Amino acid sequence: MSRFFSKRMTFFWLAVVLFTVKTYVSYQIEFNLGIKNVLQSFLLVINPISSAIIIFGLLFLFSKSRRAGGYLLTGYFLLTFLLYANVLYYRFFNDFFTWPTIFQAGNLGNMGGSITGLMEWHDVLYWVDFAFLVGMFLWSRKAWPKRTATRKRSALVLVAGVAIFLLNLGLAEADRPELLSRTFDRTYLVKYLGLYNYTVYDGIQSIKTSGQRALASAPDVDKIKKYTEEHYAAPNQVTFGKAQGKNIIKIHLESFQSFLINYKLNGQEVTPFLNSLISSKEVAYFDNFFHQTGQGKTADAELIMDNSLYGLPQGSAFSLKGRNTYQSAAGILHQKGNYTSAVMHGDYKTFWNRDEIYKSMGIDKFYDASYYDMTSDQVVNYGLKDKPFFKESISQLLELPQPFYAHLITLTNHFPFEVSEEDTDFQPASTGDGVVDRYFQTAHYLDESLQQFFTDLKSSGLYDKSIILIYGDHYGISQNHNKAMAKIMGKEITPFENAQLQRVPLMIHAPGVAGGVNHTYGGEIDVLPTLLHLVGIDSKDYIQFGTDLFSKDHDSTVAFRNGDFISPAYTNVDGVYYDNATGLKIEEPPAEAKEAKAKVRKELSLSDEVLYGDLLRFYKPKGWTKIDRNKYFYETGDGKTEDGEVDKNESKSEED
Ligand code: GP9
Ligand code: MN
Repeated sequence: MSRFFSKRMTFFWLAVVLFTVKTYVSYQIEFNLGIKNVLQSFLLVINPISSAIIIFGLLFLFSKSRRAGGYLLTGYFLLTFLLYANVLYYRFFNDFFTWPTIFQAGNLGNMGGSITGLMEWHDVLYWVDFAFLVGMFLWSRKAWPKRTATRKRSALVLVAGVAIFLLNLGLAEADRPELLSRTFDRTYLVKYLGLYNYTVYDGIQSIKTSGQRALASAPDVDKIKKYTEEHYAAPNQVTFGKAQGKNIIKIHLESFQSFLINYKLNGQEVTPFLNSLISSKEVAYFDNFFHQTGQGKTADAELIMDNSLYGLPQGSAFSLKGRNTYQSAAGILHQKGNYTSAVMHGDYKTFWNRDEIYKSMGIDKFYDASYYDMTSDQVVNYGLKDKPFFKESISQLLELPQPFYAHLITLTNHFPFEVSEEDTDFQPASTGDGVVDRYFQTAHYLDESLQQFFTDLKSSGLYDKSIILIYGDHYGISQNHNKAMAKIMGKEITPFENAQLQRVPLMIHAPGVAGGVNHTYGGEIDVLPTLLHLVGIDSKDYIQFGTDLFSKDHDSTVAFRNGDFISPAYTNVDGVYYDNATGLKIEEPPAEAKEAKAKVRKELSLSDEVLYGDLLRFYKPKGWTKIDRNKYFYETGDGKTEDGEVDKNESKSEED
């Protein structure tokens, strides 16, 4: 027995086992990872195994025997430190730390002198295994052979570690597609890849980001400014400033496409309330308005609409450029109109890195899921159901100093479109494609929840003091469902038709804005200048790529993130030009269509330069004070959950 314990490889494997057990137990008790199935639990066991084998293996297996023990122990200590630091950080922030948070002191400053206050007596257990291993090393090392283990054996151990890692990656990708490319949530990365792999991944991302940033310099902003200045559309005097001083309530309709408007399923309107807003002219409805999102989906919609910058060609700017300098809606409205800004959303704050980028965008208050009643009958799919969400949000709106800029992000109408039986009596469609069929039920539920919200806004007195913007963030039904969509639309969904389906509604209720249908072509990029002009703030001095939808100089060529575009006359998809009037291909596209294409390309690439180079840090609009992200901090709310704990991150199905 004693001979067994004094063996060199016993020390190695014991380190692997102890480290795995410690990490696994801390996953279970310290972090709220929202483990929902056996596969996810299995991943939690195997990810520390692979990390330990690879890291300890590299430190231990290839060095001379006794020194190797010291290397392994150092590695063990550092990884334990990383784990424990995350435990403390999580107890305070409900989040994992990122490399930039470590290097930028201001953030950890928020924890103040409270670090010791976050420690608990049982935390000693994080270190006893280390102490034990030190003891074992001192005791057994004399018996270890002096030479290194054979290279072949060592390599085999490492290969096993890498194989486990690849298995982990494969299973994670199967359960949660696009995990790495879309980088939507730190909690997910930890849940699927483990804390140590997440730390490496986060490190790579931050090196990339700082590299791109380092390459940029102040003069880079000049050509951007020149472009946006020339592209600027002066306000329409009929609408300019008509909503000055009013609260702004911006309502995000999750995955909501325009084809739902006035659509009848089995003779029944899917969205009777929204339809009535349009027909009674309570709102202006832009029926040629398009989403322009890429992989960032919701996050892209938020970014584009609040900054008039395009999302990134890969990944989401919310996740990858969360610490950039922004001259955002919240910031401008605050500095030029004394607005207080708030976001309300029934999902947790780490999703889409919101808790980080909102600081950079100067959002004053973030009411995430922790502020709401998240007990199980209130929750479906991604998070809080829309009806309780709107109900509870009214009291939060009333709490805000006025004028406010409030952004309410709904959730129930999200893939795979689940609605509880008791929440709907609306019949699904019958295409045979469940996703498409259920979409009408969740959209109908969303419509009802809006009706209830409008009623509550009116009775609370907020309606008369506010302007309202309603928008759909991106498609709900992807191209994979075109067969079923053909049945819904009564025509084949060609590439041309698919582009037409990227319409999402934009509705505006504001003084000076004529209600009813407005056919102006536009996209999410145009919302910020339009909004600023409504409340009487000229957008001229800011770097914004969109133009005011009400301006006579409005640019009605709408760019899609992949470089395709749509204009009142043409649609350009996959290199092919179509005539909008006929839907037919144009063999010889006219010069103006080609010019539109070139403009779209240029605009997208300039916007990318702004984000990659963090160029707004070099630009100071007149009278502008840079947003200081360190001034913002989003507390966890005291909303309810079943067991008094935050029930994070339900197992969510990914878009197809
Ligand atoms: C999550 C929600 C959905 O908080 O906003 O994001 P999406 O999957 O639509 O990008
Ligand atoms: Mn969305």
